[in-house]
Amino acid sequence: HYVGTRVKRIEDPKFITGSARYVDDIAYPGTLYMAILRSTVPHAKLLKIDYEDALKIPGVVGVITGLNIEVENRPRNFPMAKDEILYVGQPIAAVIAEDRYKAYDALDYIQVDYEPLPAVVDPEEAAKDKVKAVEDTSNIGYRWTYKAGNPEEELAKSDVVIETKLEIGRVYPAAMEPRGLLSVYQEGRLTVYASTQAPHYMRKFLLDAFENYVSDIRVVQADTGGAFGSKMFPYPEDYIVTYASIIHRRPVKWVATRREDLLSTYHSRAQIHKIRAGFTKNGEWRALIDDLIIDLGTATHGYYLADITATLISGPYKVRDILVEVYGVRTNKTPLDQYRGAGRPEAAFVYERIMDMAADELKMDPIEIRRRNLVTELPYTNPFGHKYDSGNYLHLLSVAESYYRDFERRAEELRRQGKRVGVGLSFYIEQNNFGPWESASVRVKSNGKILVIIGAAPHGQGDATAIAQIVADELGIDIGQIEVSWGDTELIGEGFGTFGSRTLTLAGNAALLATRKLKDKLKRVGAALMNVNYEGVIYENGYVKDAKTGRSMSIKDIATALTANPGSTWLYEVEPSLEDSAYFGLNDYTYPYGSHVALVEVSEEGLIKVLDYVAIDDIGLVVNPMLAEGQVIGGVIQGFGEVVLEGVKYDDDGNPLTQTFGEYWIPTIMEAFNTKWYYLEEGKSNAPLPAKGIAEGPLIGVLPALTRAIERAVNRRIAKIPIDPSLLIK
Ligand code: MCN
Ligand code: MO
Repeated sequence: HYVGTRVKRIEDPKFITGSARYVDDIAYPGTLYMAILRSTVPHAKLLKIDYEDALKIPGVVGVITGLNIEVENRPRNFPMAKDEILYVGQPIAAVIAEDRYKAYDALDYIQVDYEPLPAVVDPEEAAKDKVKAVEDTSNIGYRWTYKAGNPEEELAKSDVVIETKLEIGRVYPAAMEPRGLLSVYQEGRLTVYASTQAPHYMRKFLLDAFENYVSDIRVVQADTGGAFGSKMFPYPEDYIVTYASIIHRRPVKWVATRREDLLSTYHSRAQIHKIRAGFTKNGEWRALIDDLIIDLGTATHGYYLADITATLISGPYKVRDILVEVYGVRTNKTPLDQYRGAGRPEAAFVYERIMDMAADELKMDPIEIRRRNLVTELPYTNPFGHKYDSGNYLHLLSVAESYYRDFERRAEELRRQGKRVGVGLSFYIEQNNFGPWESASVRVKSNGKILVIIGAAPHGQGDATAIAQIVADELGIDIGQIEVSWGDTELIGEGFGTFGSRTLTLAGNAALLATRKLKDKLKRVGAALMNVNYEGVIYENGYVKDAKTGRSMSIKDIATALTANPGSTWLYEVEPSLEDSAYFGLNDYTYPYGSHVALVEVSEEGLIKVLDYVAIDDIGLVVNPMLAEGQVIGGVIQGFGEVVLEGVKYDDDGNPLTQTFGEYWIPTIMEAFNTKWYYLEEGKSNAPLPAKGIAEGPLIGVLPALTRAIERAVNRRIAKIPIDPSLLIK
């Protein structure tokens, strides 16, 4: 049995040996390179672009300006500024040249005339709608009211009201590999190689724009060096490269420099919550009123993140009287979109900060106040209609409690030695199963090897290994017989991609169901080849066996017999196929949940050291604990970045101050620490393979747990991440 065991990643050898192929490694003869001229001002009227001199540079084959395509929820002037510049980094012109050096050099020869306009940077200022981020457009790009029960009444009746402003900073999803594409034009057809997490979706949105120019678009996901949610929704460069390749009828490549990536990859989080939370004196959370401002930058497409946050704002707790007023505001900044956790980390930061603040106010134990409020009966429908499906929250909390008490004892001891240490605990719920369904196909090749193809598009998570485990168990064969492939729109009918911690659950179940169908085909073809009755055969551990005659054929025997002789004739009544596929969707979200416990020391100079860290999750069936644990360890360190180091900064005029890793700090090996991961398997999903997702959970649990631990260590209230360093110094 492989499911449930720590099988090593089958994906790794090519990465370890350096033979992986990223977009920039793919070479086609005659490839042109694209460089983008980006705006250096946050807001302006664009008057004139003069690129005559750029065209005179030897090797430059063309300049594109003013390309505009209607795409839902994107900024005005998408993918290129045409009459108005909206943020620093927005594409204004693209140079296409014989090599990338000529393309970048030519950018200096383009003259842009513009008339500066006032910019709006602060989201609370933007909400007043005085200075417009986009000319003649309201700054309120999105507005929604979520209301359940009688929050005003319940708040008025509360014994204690916590009133505060909580802020989750703007971050850049720093994948190791920047974004990039190579678009290859061949006689009316395009093949686009991309650093992406959703090739089928990319094919769809590019075809929507270019179906009058090309007969079809095939998207191939190159080896992709991470995405964290940021390589999914349409980007300006996706359209500009593709367009350049169509008009020049040549392959065109663009790969972002790190600075370009920092400016142009959609930022995330950027939420402000002005909350009032009402509690009874014995710690029962009764009401919440929340004004949620999400800083959308110039586009509106990130608004759905605020919807996710708002509808999960009660977290795992029973509070039912809630009002969330959502304001999605436009500012002159890079557009906002998803980043690992997508709306759920923001919610957890808010409900767990509320829990800790209430515990302090009421002088209650942080575990006790959570125990009093946790949902105990599952399934449970939350105030905004989300149905938490399965699990045992109180049990998981009691497991977390033992680590919490232990950490507290150790903290006491260290405090006696004069150290500034703190312990933090979070409890959170996750929501996954975004994207309706996923696909998988399974085939036996002529040598008896099994090829599994999935519609999802992993890019570091290791799903291929887990899916091989599932298929190996179902077929009862050695895992070495199984290969998993993905990331090409022509490998499999349709698919969505890898996001929302969905791949194992959806593609894994699709692969399981496809394998079951394949087993039936093996029986049919095997019985025919053995000249016995289909009804009389069984499939067992890689063999089709006939009970009556005692004859049997292995998968390899069947595949060989089926494919060996091109001169023969198929004389049987069964379909000669050893290939099948399945599409799988769950009809509702699933809700994993977990708890994080942190023990942290803060030096007198304000340096933070995580002394110990435990994460406990219930995601139903865990297919490969090593892969899941890897996600948790990495996610927790990524979250450390968000709490302590990372923040996209702009000056008051809208100039980005974080344009390199010199200013935008991500965690390095120096900050890394080890997270211990434990899991329960009580909250099964109702899928054939009863698993839920893990990959984003760590980002949800870590923000409030670390924040609390640091808050306790420095003994100062923390309401904002990344934490203001001045609060850390003694
Ligand atoms: N797993 C398991 N048992 C389960 C659930 C998951 O063994 N019950 C394993 C899976 O086999 C897989 C891993 O855990 O190896 C994560 O699976 P899953 O939770 O299904 O998440 P996805 O594969 O769909 O990954 C997407 C998720 C997202 S949304 C972001 S953002 C993120 C994350 O993955 N981006 C990442 N982790 C990342 N890790 C890397 N290296 N790079 C990114 O860009
Ligand atoms: Mo994601």
